[in-house]
Amino acid sequence: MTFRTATRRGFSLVEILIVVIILGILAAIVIPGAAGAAEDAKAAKILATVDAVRTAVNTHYMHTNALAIEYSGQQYAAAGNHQLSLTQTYKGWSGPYLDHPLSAADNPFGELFVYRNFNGVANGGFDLTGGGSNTATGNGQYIVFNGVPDTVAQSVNDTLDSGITAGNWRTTGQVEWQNNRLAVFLMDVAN
Ligand SMILES: [Ca+2]
Repeated sequence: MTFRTATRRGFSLVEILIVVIILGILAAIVIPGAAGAAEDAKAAKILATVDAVRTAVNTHYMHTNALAIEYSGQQYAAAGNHQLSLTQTYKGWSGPYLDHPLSAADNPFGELFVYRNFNGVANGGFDLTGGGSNTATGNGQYIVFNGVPDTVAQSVNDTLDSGITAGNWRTTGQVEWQNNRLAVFLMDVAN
């Protein structure tokens, strides 16, 4: 009878502790990797949006000699706020230049806006060379992604600003980031 009781005692405390420790080690390995992969996917989404919009603003400018706005968000549903994607009547417009109106689906973190004047950038322009002063000011096109966290912003920056080693990554190159707003330079025009 003593023997049967011993076989039914279940797991010992030591055995349970070993299992808990192994699960802890596995979680420590797997969870950061999964989070990193998710962030990479979000950065890739932003880069894909930048690529599509950069092509769109350049073609739009070639056709119309004008700079475009394109705003996501329900309050900006009117065609006048979607000059790259919805039919416009002004001279030369022969779009659409994007296959859909920009919406929050194009930014994993919130709304996004294509602007046509660099005055709205945090530092009043883009220091494209990292030389310490703005080389893109006045009229031109850039896109802002709202709500982007530091790590994803850095990932986008490392792709687009890989050649810029001087200064702070947040304020130099094509990619600027401040207060969770990620601004990406798209094109400049002679002022
Ligand atoms: Ca940068």
